[in-house]
Amino acid sequence: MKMMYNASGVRSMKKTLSILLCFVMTVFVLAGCQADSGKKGEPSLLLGFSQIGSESAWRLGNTRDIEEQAENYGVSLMFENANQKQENQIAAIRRFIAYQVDVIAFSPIVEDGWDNVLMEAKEAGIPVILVDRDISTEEEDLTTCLIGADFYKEGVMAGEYLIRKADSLGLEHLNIVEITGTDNSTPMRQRQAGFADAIAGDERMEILESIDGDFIKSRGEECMRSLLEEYGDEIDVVYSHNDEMTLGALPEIEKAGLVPGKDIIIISIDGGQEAIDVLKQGKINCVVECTPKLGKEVMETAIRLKAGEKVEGVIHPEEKVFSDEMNLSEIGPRGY
Ligand code: GZL
Repeated sequence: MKMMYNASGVRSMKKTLSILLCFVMTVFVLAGCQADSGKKGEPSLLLGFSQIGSESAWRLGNTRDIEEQAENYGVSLMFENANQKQENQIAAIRRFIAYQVDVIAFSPIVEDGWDNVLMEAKEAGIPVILVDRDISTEEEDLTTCLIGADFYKEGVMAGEYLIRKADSLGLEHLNIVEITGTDNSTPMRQRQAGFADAIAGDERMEILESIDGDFIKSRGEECMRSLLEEYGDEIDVVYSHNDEMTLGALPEIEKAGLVPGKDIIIISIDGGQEAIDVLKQGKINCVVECTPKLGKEVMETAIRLKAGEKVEGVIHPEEKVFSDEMNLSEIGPRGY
C-alpha cells in the first residue's frame, strides 16, 4: 500500500520521528547508566575505599583484589591511596562523606586517632567497614565490621613452628631477634603478642631485641644491619612481621658471612610469591600466610549494608603455614 502525505502530514511525520528518536536515545542512556553502575538489575552502590599505601607486595595485591572484586560485583569504587599517612586517610574519609557515598571501607594504618572522622561518618549515616586492620576506640558503633586476618593466630603459628624446629634440630637455646611491622598497627601488635605467647613457656627461647621495620623492605635491611652489628652470629632466629622486611634483611645476613635458613632460622609472614620462591630456595624456613584477597567479602558486606542488613562483626579468612617441614613443590602460584 502506497503511503501519501500532505504538508501537515509531513510535519506530523517529523514530529513522530523526533519523539521516537528521543525515546531511543533515552533507552540507550539508561541502559548505559545501568551498565556503568554494574550488573544488570543490580542496585548500584558507591563505595569509598581508603588504602594505606603501596608499601608491600601484600598491599599491592590487596589493592588489586579490591579493584577486581568491585568490578565483579558492579560496585562503583572511589579509591584513594594514603601513601602511608594517617592524615591522608582521614582527609579521604571526609571526602567520601561529602560525596555521600553509600559505604566507606578503609585499612587503618594505625589503631588510634579515628574517633572524630568516624563520628562524622556515623552522623552522616554512612556505614564503615574496617578492612585488614582494626582501630582502638572507646566509642560504640563507629564501624560495622572488621574483615581481615587473625594476626594473633599468625604470631602463634610462627611461634609454634619455631618450637617444632628447635625440637627437630635438638637445639637447647635460641637467641631471637624480631623485626616488627608499623608500630601501633594491628598486625604488629597481634603478631608480636601471638608469637610471644606461643614461646612463653619454652625456656630455650630468648628474644634479644624487637626493632620497628615499618613493614618496609629498606627498613628491614637497616634493622638487620643494626642487629648484626649488635649481636653478630649470636643470632639464631629472625622473626619478621612481613615478607618485605624479610627480603630486605636476607642480603645483610649474607654480607655478614652467615647463611639464612641454615645459620639463622628465618620466619616471615604474608606468603607473597617472592618469599615463597625464597622459601623453596631454603633461605627462609617458614612463611605464615596472610591473604590480601579480602575484596569478595568487602563487596558482599557493602552490598548487604546498603540493603540495610546486619553483618557479622569479624570475618577472618582461612590461612596456612608454609615451611621446610612440607613438600614445597606443592605450593602453587600466589597471585601477589
Ligand atoms: C597484614 C597487612 C600488613 C602486611 C604487610 O594484613 O596489614 O601490612 O603483613 C602490609 O605486608 O604492609
